[in-house]
Amino acid sequence: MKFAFIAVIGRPSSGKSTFINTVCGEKVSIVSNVPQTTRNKIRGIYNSSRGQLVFIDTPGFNLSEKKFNQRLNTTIQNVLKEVDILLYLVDATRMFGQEENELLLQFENYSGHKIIVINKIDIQNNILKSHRKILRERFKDIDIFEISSLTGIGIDRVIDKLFQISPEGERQYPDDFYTDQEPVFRISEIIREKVILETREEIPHSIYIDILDTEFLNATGEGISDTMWVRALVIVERETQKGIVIGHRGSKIKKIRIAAEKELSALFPYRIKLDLRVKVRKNWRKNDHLLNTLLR
Ligand SMILES: Nc1nc2c(ncn2[C@@H]2O[C@H](COP(=O)(O)OP(=O)(O)OP(=O)(O)O)[C@@H](O)[C@H]2O)c(=O)[nH]1
Ligand SMILES: [Mg+2]
Repeated sequence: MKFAFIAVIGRPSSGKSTFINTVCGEKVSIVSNVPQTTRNKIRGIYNSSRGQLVFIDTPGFNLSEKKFNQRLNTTIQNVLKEVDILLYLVDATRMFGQEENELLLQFENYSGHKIIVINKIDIQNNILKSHRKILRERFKDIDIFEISSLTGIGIDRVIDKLFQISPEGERQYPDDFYTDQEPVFRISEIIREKVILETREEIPHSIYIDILDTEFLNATGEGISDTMWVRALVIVERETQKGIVIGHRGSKIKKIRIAAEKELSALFPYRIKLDLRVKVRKNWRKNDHLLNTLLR
């Protein structure tokens, strides 16, 4: 039996979370086209008769000096110390820039097992050829795969390789688990994803979700509880952002609530109803204590 922890690293929006969701066959980690959607190390579990592969999703590596962004990079550094294999995901549609060069250096210096996976090959372009050439010349001894996390093309070969290089070991999670996240965290992430998808510009980076409480109730208030009620705050940084998230006569927050309830009710074995409020907490991204809890 094989068992390995595998860190998935890459630039923001290279498709790390999409890759893990496709591999694990379920929504493990939220996805959007806004860079830095992922803020935590999120585990997705792949089970097979060959063993268990535990993928660790990481925030996209960035070069910003801001406290919040630096904390995301620290998360990546910590993950590298905990894993058996490093999987570096490269976006086939974006030219290498300063960020990618910095990541390439970190990848080069990593001394454990490692592979490179070029993602988004379903999108036709010439950048893929250039990436292929540069990476093959620079990393002669390292396996380079080409995949689409959206269509699933090429993923089987990546899994085969990962099992090949994984150490022998027993499963660390039950074989029907695809993630080990706490329900409350998953609920907050799905709500955050819906806010990101419904808003633009600075809003996605300025929010976090604070789950106040959860309670099981029957829709009629009697009998067997079949619905989980969740009271949550969507925290923003400024009054103007509050207005944007609420929308005209509450239309935006209603859309967010309905989309989140729909997805959550499909993910969990019970219905989920949300009571969402929007609240301003100025400068929350500079609050160390809060970041310690949010970016664990
Ligand atoms: N066409 C195409 N799009 C993809 C593929 N993989 C991911 N995407 C898209 O790329 C965008 C970013 O995907 P994510 O999975 O959120 O990327 P990420 O690397 O986790 O991003 P961060 O968490 O922000 O670092 C989303 O719009 C995805 O739908 C792919 O193989 N093909
Ligand atoms: Mg992500």
